[in-house]
Amino acid sequence: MDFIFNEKIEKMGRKKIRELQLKRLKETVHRVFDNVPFYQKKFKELKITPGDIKTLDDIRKLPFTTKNDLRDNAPFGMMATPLENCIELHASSGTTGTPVTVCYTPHDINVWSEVMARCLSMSGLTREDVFQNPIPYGTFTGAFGFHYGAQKIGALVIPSGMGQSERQIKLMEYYGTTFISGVASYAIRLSQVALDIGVDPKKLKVRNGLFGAEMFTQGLKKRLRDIWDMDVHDIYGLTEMCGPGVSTDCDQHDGLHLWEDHFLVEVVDPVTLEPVELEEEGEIVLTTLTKEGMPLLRYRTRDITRLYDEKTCECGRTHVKHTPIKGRSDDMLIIRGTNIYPGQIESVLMKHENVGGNWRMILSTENDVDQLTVEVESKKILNQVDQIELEETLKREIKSVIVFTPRVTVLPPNSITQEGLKAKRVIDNRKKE
Ligand code: DLL
Repeated sequence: MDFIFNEKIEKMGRKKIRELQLKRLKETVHRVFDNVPFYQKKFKELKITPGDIKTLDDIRKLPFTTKNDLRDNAPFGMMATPLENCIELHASSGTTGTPVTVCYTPHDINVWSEVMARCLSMSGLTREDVFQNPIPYGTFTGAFGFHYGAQKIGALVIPSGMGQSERQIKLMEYYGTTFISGVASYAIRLSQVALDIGVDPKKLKVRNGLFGAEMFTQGLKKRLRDIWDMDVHDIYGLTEMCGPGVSTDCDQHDGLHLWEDHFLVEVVDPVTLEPVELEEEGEIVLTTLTKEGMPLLRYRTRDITRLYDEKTCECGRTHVKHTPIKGRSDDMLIIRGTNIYPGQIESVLMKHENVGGNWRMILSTENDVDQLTVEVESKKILNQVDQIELEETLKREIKSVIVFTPRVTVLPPNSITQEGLKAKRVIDNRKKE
């Protein structure tokens, strides 16, 4: 069962939300115009001033901000306040280039704790819970966001950090952990480790989990629900906004509520950058409405989703919902001319009982033709007949989604090693033109 952390805000009428957003948008526009040379230059190029923002629709007059803009001005060029006013720094992992750095004022930390408390309450966390946080404590935003939110609710936080998986399971047993968080692929890994050391995850006291940070298909959610016998919620966020805490799904499990008092959301066509029709799929673009340290206008997340219409959810919350993130526009692969998101492959794999949690796609070029090999771990060691049968079934089912037949290799449990925090699902060894 979920709980509403901040009833007044979470159930605020739509008209009131829009009024609050407009007031905060105007303040944010002034703040960046007065303090951030990058935006001063953009406003000059577009021949606009903060006074031009009179309605929420006027947001379309404002410039977009991209990850490259942040990198070009790294580490502190996008700050709207002197560093001496900041008390904490986080950065994206930077695996694909210069890390994006974000500094938080005390007010930013308070807002982050508040939105995280709302997300965690929505996922069922209460002050009676023992909350284990198996996420690396470091410059990655994950651990601290969950930590602050859970403490704001008053839960008992075990800051277990990521890694030492056997120890994580022992901590769960010893302290009677009831709620876990983090990255979905790691929760799958933890369940595998538990089984390896003879602990059935279902027999632990864990009853709720809140995960995000990477692609999170319905199939993987079901898998986690079944292995741990817990309710599973999805949390979305990114370093540039605050970290985790932008949105979460309520107990309806039908879309994620996005905290519109702190983030203004648009969905645009990633190519034309024009707004899509309501309920159409596109790239989610976010503007911070209350950030002091590093406010951002129209940040292009590259994440693909669609918004629901504005009718109130059964849970009573009025903040707009979006569908789970389908993937990133830059994750979309074109294989033999077909557009493919890794999530489509995962959805097929996770339907199968014998399939384990870890998998990857390997792309190569043979005789100038793209080849796709899907490697997937089985849940337990299979005999040869079962293995071949599973491979053939997966080939057929994947073909029905992506049009051509891939190669499929089923591997024994724990054979795909994972480096880093987030699962790497695609290895593209294709010849580049
Ligand atoms: O991953 C923040 C986070 C931590 C969110 C823990 C949830 C839980 P970054 O490292 O900056 O921040 O990565 C942000 O991760 O643009 C999405 O592409 C992806 N992502 C985050 N949450 C989800 C999710 C954190 N629930 C990038 N589903 C985002 C799908 C997600 N993708």
